[in-house]
Amino acid sequence: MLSKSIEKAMNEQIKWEFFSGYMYLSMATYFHELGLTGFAIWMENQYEEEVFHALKMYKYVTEAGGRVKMQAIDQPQHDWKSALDCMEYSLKHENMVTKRINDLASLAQDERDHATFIFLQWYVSEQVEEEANFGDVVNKLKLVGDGGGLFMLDRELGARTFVRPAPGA
Ligand code: OFO
Repeated sequence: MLSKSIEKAMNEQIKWEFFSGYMYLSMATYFHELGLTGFAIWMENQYEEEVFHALKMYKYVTEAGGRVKMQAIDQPQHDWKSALDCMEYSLKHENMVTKRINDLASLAQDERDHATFIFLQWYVSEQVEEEANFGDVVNKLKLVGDGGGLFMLDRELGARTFVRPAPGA
């Protein structure tokens, strides 16, 4: 059984995971408008990944005897100054999510909720990957600038495909 404080914090994090997905879908529309279809596909994949993060947590809270209560999701930003600006914005967002996950794991530790602490380790590792993925795109964008390299990078990013892991994964 989850404590009320863990239940509340997990509900808040489920909202953030859905917000992340919503924000990345907003970024996909921005890239479609720019004609950077590969970047848009990459962001659509990121949207799916975030929804998976939210659903995985939803399932855990439910199985652990807690109640998920859907929270209001803020309107995401619609426009950015450039592809680089958008990707840097994403990386900062992921840094913030990492901090939230770490705070959540610390709360579980403080409450001696070992099951939730173990469950959250998946997210701790996932955030390392998330920050690395966004950081990699930011670095590549800085290298290629606005020239022809941008279209090569667009093609590379368009190859991304999200394979939804098994429900218990
Ligand atoms: Fe982007 O990792 Fe979830 O939010």
